[in-house]
Amino acid sequence: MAKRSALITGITGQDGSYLAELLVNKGYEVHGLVRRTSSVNTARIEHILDKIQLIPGDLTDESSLVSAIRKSKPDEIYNLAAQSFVGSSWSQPIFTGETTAIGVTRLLEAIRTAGSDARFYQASSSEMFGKVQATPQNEKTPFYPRSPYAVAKLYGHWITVNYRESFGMYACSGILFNHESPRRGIEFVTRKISDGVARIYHGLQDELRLGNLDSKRDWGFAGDYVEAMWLMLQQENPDDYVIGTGETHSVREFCELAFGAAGLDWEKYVKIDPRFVRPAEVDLLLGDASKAKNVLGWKPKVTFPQLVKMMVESDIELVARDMKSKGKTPRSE
Ligand code: NDP
Ligand code: GDR
Repeated sequence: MAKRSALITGITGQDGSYLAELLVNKGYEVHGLVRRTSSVNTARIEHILDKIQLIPGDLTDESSLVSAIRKSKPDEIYNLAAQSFVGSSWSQPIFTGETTAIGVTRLLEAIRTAGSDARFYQASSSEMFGKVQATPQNEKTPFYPRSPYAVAKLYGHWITVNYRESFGMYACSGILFNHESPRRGIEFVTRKISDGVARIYHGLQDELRLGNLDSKRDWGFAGDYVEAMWLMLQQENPDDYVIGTGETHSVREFCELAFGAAGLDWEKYVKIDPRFVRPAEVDLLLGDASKAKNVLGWKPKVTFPQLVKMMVESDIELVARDMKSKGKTPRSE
């Protein structure tokens, strides 16, 4: 039987790297769309570069998307590319809309133009629930986006639903709650904390500046969540699913655990900095993933304390390695 082919946009990102690993292990021919950058940014997929194929392209350039689909002939397309940082979406609202919202339509149109019958996954977000109208949040909870990013994701969600209903496409929207890992971008709060803890541990800095410590998130492990993306495209019928752990924790709790994992007291180091407080906040997110559990048979494996520990240990090691490469001495043990 011919190898199944998949095209991943956003393959250089956190989720793209885990999904590429998963699909390579399942025997797929994996293609990844990469945009032009002035320096190399393939660190997260370095270890599998010889097992995947990269195709140049950008969500803002539809012709590149048509070419990528013609070249990769995918059975499955995972649209993970986006301007994904909520904080930046206030300073770059139009670029965020171009990529995170209209980019989805460009890709859906490219599928039609290329005459492809690939199954389509859209990376939707719990940020769409925003100022939550009910708790916990499931597929039926009304949306109330609170940032240009969330507004853009809401457009991406509905255009995916609309192309499914208009053209009979196998298109799914996965409404994923926050998921983290040692590969998380450094500006997101969990990684900012684990990296800060590691730097404080090794004596490189003596404080960590954060914004709102009261906001609560349903944090899971990215490696578990890419499994759910794949499962959504293996069903008889396309549908939308909420993916989360069913637990919520505050940024403060994350700090407590993360500093604690390094034997440090968070209250000595964390300082509040208004620069990191957002113009409009999402106070609390808590996912109800019962539908995914019942239909897809999906459930998360990594617990919240395991996730925090994994991230802190990884950063302690990473910072130590970096220090050694610069001739500095990291703290031992
Ligand atoms: P990352 O920010 O780590 O990765 C984003 C990816 O998108 C990168 O590969 C980036 O490329 C690429 N990208 C950005 N703009 C473009 C563009 N114009 N054309 C092509 N590629 C582009 O995000 P995550 O891996 O964390 O998230 C994956 C997706 O899931 C995103 O859409 C995000 O919004 C969504 N999501 C994430 C959640 C999470 O908790 N992680 C939760 C819910 C949804 P480059 O490396 O060149 O910057
Ligand atoms: P979020 O993630 O906005 O939920 O979006 P982020 O980690 O950026 O923020 C989580 C919460 O922490 C608070 N916070 C801070 N955040 C950052 N980044 N930096 C700080 O210093 C800081 N201090 C407090 C924030 O105010 C917020 O309440 C992530 C992204 O991955 C999206 O792409 C994805 O769609 C959603 O998760 C689900």
